[in-house]
This record gives sequence, C-alpha cells and structure tokens, in this order.
Amino acid sequence: MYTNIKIFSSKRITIISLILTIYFFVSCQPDIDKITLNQTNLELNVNETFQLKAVNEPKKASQIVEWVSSKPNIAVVNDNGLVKAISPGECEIKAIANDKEAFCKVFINSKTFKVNEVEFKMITVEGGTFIMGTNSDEAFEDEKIPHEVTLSTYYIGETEVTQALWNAVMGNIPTQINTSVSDLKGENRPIFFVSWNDICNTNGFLDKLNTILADKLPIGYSFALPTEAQWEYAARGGKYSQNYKYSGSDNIDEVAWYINNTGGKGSKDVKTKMPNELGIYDMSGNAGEWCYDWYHPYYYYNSEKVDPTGPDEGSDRTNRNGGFRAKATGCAVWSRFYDPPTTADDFISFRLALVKSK
Ligand SMILES: [Ca+2]
Repeated sequence: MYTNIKIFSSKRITIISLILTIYFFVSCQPDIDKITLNQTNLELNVNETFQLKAVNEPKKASQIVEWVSSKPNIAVVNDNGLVKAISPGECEIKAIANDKEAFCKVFINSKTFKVNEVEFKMITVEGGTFIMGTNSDEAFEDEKIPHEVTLSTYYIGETEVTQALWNAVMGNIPTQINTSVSDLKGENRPIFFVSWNDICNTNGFLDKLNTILADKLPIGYSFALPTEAQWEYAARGGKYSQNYKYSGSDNIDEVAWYINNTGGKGSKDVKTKMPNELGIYDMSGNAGEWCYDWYHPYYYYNSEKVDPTGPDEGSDRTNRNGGFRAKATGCAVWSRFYDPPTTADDFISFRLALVKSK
C-alpha cells in the first residue's frame, strides 16, 4: 500500500512538473517581433520547387509558421514552406507567425533583366504546335487560312518596351520629343515614334541591348523582334491557351486598352489590365507591336511549318494587334497590320523576344 501511494505520488509529481515545464516554456517564450524569409523574390520554371525558410525573431520565440499562396493555381506551398511552380504567372507566398507576416514574390517561367536600374521580364514560351490564323467572319482575308505552325521554345517580353527601358538603352525618349500629347508620355507607357529600322538596324535598340546584356543572356540566345508566329502563339497563351479571342479573355475590357476605354486619347501604363494565360500583358491593345517578318498578304498559303520567319523580302514589315485607338476587332489575337519599316508614329511600339541565335 505504501509503495502504491509512493508510485502514485511519483507519477503525479512527474505530470505536474511536466505541466509546469510546458507552462514555464510557453509563458517564457517572447513575442514574435519579426519574421524573415530566405528569399523575397523567386523565379521558377513550371514543376520546379524551392524550399522557403522562415526565421521568427527573437530566435527564442516560437518558430511555428503558417504558409499561404495567393494564387494556388500558379504556385502552391506546403506546411513546411516548400514552394512548387504550377503554371506561368506571378503570385505571392505569405508566411504568418502570430500577427507577423513576411512575403515572397514568385514568378513562374520568367527571367528578369536590368539595364541602368530599369528591370524588365521575359516570359518563357515553351515550344509547341498551334493553328495560326482564323476562320472568323470578322477577320480580313490575310488573317484567314488557318495553318499549323510548330515553334521552338523562346522568351517574349512580359510587357511592351517601356519609355524607361528605351531610355535606359538608347539615352533618349522619342515619345517625349515627337509629340505634345501628354496621354502618350510616361516612363511606364510603351515607347512610340520608333521605327522597325530604329529597333533592328546596326546600332539600333536590339544591337545595343544585346551588347549591354551580353553576359546575362542564356547561352546561344539574343534579343530580337518576335516573328509573327511567335507573337501570335504567345498572344494565344502558348500551351496554356484557353482559345480566347483577345489575349487572355473573351471580354476585351478585362485585358485591353482600346478605343472604347481610352477614347483614343493615348496609351496607358503597361501591365494595368489582366495578363493572358502565360502571364503576358497588353498583347491586345495599348500599343501596336512591330514583328520581325516582312508582310505579304498570301504568306499564310505557303508559310514554313517550323519556326517560320516570314517572306524573304517585301516593302512593309508586319505589326500585330491594334493599340489604344483600335476597334475591338483589331485587338483579336489573329489581327495583322503592316507598315513601311521607316514608320515611326504614335501607334506602333514593340515587344522583345529572346530567341536562339541563328
Ligand atoms: Ca499591345
């Protein structure tokens, strides 16, 4: 009996001391002042993973963290902070500890470059096969003749080239010089008054950009204008295409600045409408965009099937999608335009491609 009581007492004491220890431990843990992450910006490719690590400060504070993704369709995060890229685009991973939060921006399938403090992103467009052109009754004859095209992987600009980026590369802003229309000016608006020749000729924008970023490019790649096929495949969302009429939606007002919502007065800052399936902005509307190809109305009849680069010669260069002054039909993913390569006006800008050098 005596022994039993002793055992009971001993167990009781053990439990009480355990409770006291836990209470002491918990009550002595300081409040969390701050939570920090090992990364605040991530660039991943689809299916890639990255281990985020959080540290709560002071170090003696609880290290328990809750993880949340702002867009689980783009990237997911598990209970241990392991991030997995699901589809192209951008989202934010939030780490929460008590009432403190920390964030990591995650960009899927993009590469960031910087010229004189101006950052720009290139979006990966995985190669694939698609039907270029359309049967739509709204289309012009040169936009019809749907035909199969296969493209190798390339990158394309997340936005049109901005006035800030042009200035960082060329040291001038033609849009500031050539017009008094204030609605065309702004460092985050597309650059205007740049001809195809200004971009592609020797010592033009592409030459200079390729020189400045020579040691930052993926091996064998250089900046170029997108071909019409590269432009259209990216506008259609590449392998993630939902077959929208406009780039990213069937509702033009969600994705494009065009005549009905700009009044034709001028461009808007890039990236102020919704992106498309690949996380690319303003492919429909805002500014027309020079492409590499010479223009020929019947080119679709005899286009090369793999990585087409347009006719061998011509008098006009192609440009794609209507800008802020266009009607909706001019903003469809299939819409084509053309102008002499010397044209420098308040309507045509461009978007970069990053392609395997030939
Ligand atoms: Ca555009």
